[in-house]
Parts: sequence; structure tokens; C-alpha cells
Amino acid sequence: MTTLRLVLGDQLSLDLSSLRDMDRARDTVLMCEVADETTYVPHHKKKIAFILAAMRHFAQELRAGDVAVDYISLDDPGNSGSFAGELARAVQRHRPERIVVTEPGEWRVRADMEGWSAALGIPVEIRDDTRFFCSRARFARWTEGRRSLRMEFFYREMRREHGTLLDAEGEPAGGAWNFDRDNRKPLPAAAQPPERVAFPPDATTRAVLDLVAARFATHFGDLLPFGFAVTRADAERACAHFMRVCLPHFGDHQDAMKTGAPFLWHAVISPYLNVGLLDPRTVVRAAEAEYAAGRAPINAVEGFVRQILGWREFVRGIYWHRMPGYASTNALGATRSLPGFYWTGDTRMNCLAQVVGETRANAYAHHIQRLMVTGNFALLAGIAPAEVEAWYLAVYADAFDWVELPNTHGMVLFADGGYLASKPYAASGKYIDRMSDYCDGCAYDPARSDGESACPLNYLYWNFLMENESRLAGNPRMAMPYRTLAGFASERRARLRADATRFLEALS
Ligand code: DLZ
Ligand code: SF4
Repeated sequence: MTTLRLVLGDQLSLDLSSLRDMDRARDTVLMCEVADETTYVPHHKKKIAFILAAMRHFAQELRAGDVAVDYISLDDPGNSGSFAGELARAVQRHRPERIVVTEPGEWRVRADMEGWSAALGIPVEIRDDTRFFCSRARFARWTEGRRSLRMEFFYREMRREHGTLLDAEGEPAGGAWNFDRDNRKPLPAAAQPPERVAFPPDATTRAVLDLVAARFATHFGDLLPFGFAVTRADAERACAHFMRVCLPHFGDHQDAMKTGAPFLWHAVISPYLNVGLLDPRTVVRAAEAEYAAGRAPINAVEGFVRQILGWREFVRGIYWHRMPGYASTNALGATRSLPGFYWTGDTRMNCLAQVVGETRANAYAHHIQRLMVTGNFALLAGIAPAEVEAWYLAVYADAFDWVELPNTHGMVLFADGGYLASKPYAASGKYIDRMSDYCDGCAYDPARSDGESACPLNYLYWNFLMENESRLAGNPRMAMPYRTLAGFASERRARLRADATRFLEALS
């Protein structure tokens, strides 16, 4: 049977389910750069360049393995701009008997896909995406009979199921499932994070950079310098560098932030994992091997494994389990527009200016910057979830809906009312002062809670607690801050409220 196999921009894996049982003599792989995908949110220029360059290199890799690839570039004169349109054109060219595709990472595309068979008049087989530890069916089984879903329990089950970081007795290596308490050390001023490997663009990538510069000039972000890996071999080099140089120190300062050090000891492999250049199973095995060889401590390796085998799989499970309704909940009733400084970085709050600036330069920010700086502000200021989510989806090279939405909607904004996280990650400026050097260069004072010179995050924090008292005060994990708030005299409450109102009204 002649088969047309569609491969999407985040499916760049040789063991992809849609490439199984390929008949090299008859089948064709279709890959297409389409305007729908490059513009449905105003993606960062570097993100578009990364994905298109990785797609073109993947097509080369397939062709080198004698696979026929029909590749439609964005500047192809007949390009229809959509997956469905390109499939219709490709069906005319190749006259396949069926289409095979791996399920996409986004509900929007999945819903579109369901209509393709009827529209094209041939069978469309949608296969499971097998590049995850936990299938959608396995996750559904895990949720059965549970009133709340907690990552920690899911993660332990995954550790056992996949024999990861277990000792000879089958118990967690190092004597505990979780070493988070060791992973919150502030950064000593003299700490020197390592240099990161960058990959100079080859001719294929340079052509993509020219295309992106010409077509997406108005999109957010700096296109150059461009140093992402865009081939499997280079992504593996970046990963090996992380394992050797960064992983031993990754745990200790996982939550630290430092001006001018956007990557610290973080892996920065999420873009490669999420487009399929790296396989999560290989990456987890490699980290385990570093622990077994005594080259990396348990707090670092466990912290890393929890991100990949725990969080990443958990949020994907939640996404498919709860969509499409999940995206439209707004448990805290947040309706404010996203302030312009998320795009310009033009704010006197130094923490936000630094993180937006690094995001613009790199299409990357590390976890704690996303959660506790841009995320925390959006939570405290009551920004509408959909606007925050569109921003995160646009600006980060690793952002695809299945991973971005639950992280932002559930963990950052608590918009699901506590389905994914047991409490909102709300913090005052004191947290940022403890975990970063941002406050040293700030116009505001993190030690002051009210008045013109006070750190806005301080009064916004107390204002957030007051605004959401009826929703959050009963949460046992919020008991401590609400006890503190209860000790505030009514004049103090009124002052904090007035400062917050003044600040929020001036936001634009
Ligand atoms: C994100 C993205 C972009 C920017 N461009 C393309 C593209 O031109 N062609 C393509 O196949 N995929 C692209 N993608 C990734 C898709 O948006 C992604 O496959 C869906 O979000 C489903 O996960
Ligand atoms: Fe951010 Fe407040 Fe520190 Fe300024 S003082 S950097 S606004 S936390």
C-alpha cells in the first residue's frame, strides 16, 4: 500500500511511530513549513528559525537513509499555508492509498486532523506518540479513582515502573525519592557558571535565518546570534556537555538566578527533547550513568530525572486528560491585560527587565525565572490566563502547547484551581532577593512593603492574598501566609491595597 507519511515540526525522531513499517520503494514522507504554524502565536524569531532549520536537517537525515521526502518550504510559491492544504496538494502529487501521521502535541491540530480523512477522501491513520515514558492510556489508568493528581506520586510510580534511580533492593537511590531541599541554595557571588556550547549555523541554517529575518521581522526576539543545535548529532553533543560539565552542579543552584548568567548549570536541552532530536529515555539513562559512575551527586541527578520522568510526563498526561476544557478555566478570575513590558522589557522592576531581556536574546529562560519572575508577576497582578499562555507559547523555543499550557495555566497561574499544583506559587520580592542578585540593580527596595520605593511584588503579594482570601485561605499550604496576614492591622492592609491599586492602574 502506498503511504504518505506526514511528519510535523516537533516530530523529528527517527523512531517516530508514523515512520514505522515504511516501504522505502513506495512511500513518501511529507514535511511542510506552513504559515498557520509560524504565525498562530507570534513566535520568537529564534524559535521559528530553530524549528525550520531542525526540520530541514531532519529531511536531509531521512534522505541520507534513502527515504523519499517531499519537503515544502515556506517560500514555495504554491504553499497553501496549512497542514490540510499541503496534504491536499501532496495527495494530488503522490496519489497515496492512505496517510499515516503521529498524533500531534496540540489539541488544536488534533481536532483539525480528525477532519482530514473526510476532506481528502482517503484513510488517515493517527498513531500514538510513543516518544514518552507514559502513554496517554497509562496516564488515564493512573488517574482512576484519584481525587487529586499529584506529580510526586506519579513520579514515584514512574521511577518504579521504569527502574530508574533505584538501588539493589528496589528502593530509591540515596535513600529518598526527593532531594529538593538540597536544591535551593542561593548562588555564592564568586560562582562561575560554565561556558555553553554553541553551534555555528551551516548553509542550510543560514538560508533559514535569511528567510526568518525577511518574513518575521516584526516578531519578538533577537534572531542573531543563533547557536542552537539543529541536528541530532549536535543536540547529542549539547546533552553530553551538560552531563559532563553542568550536571554535577545542577542540583545545588537549581533555583538560583544571576544577572548575565542565563543558563547557569541548567541543561537547556528542552528545545531538543520537545522537537524530537533527543529521546527522554536516553537522556534519563545518561544522567543515571553519571550517578552510578560517581561523577554526579544524587541531589543533582534526582532533580534532573524528576524534571524529565516526572514533570514533563505528568504535564503531558494532564494536558490530554483534561483538554479541551482545561484551557478555559480561570479559577482566580484573572482578567487584566498582559502589560507591554513582557514584550519590551521596559520596566523599572529589574528582575522582570532581566528575564524579559534574556528571553528576547535567547528564546530561553530557566525554570525558576519562568515560574518565579514572569510567572509570579502575572499571578500576583491577575493577568488573564489566555494572554499569559500565548506569551509563553510564543517566546520560548521549547514551548509546545502540551507542555506550555499545563505549566502556565496550572502551575504558574493556578487557573485550574489546584488541579495540578497544591498551592499557588505566589511569592513576594523577598524570595527574589534571596535567590538572585536582581534586587541589587533595582530602583525598588525589596525590604519595603509599602510606599513609592517599595518593591511592587511585596504589596502585590499581600494584595493577592487579600483579593483571593475566600478562595485560598482554606488551603492548608497557605495557612502560614494567611496567619501572617491576619496579624496585619486594618490600616496596614489598606495601605498595601492602595499601593497595589495605584500600581496596577498605572500598568499598560
Ligand atoms: C511551532 C511550529 C512552527 C513555528 N512551524 C512549523 C511548521 O512550519 N511546520 C510544522 O510542521 N510544524 C511547525 N511547528 C510545530 C507545530 O506547531 C506543532 O507540530 C504543533 O504545535 C503540534 O504540536
Ligand atoms: Fe524585582 Fe522587587 Fe527585587 Fe526590584 S526589588 S528586582 S522588583 S524583586
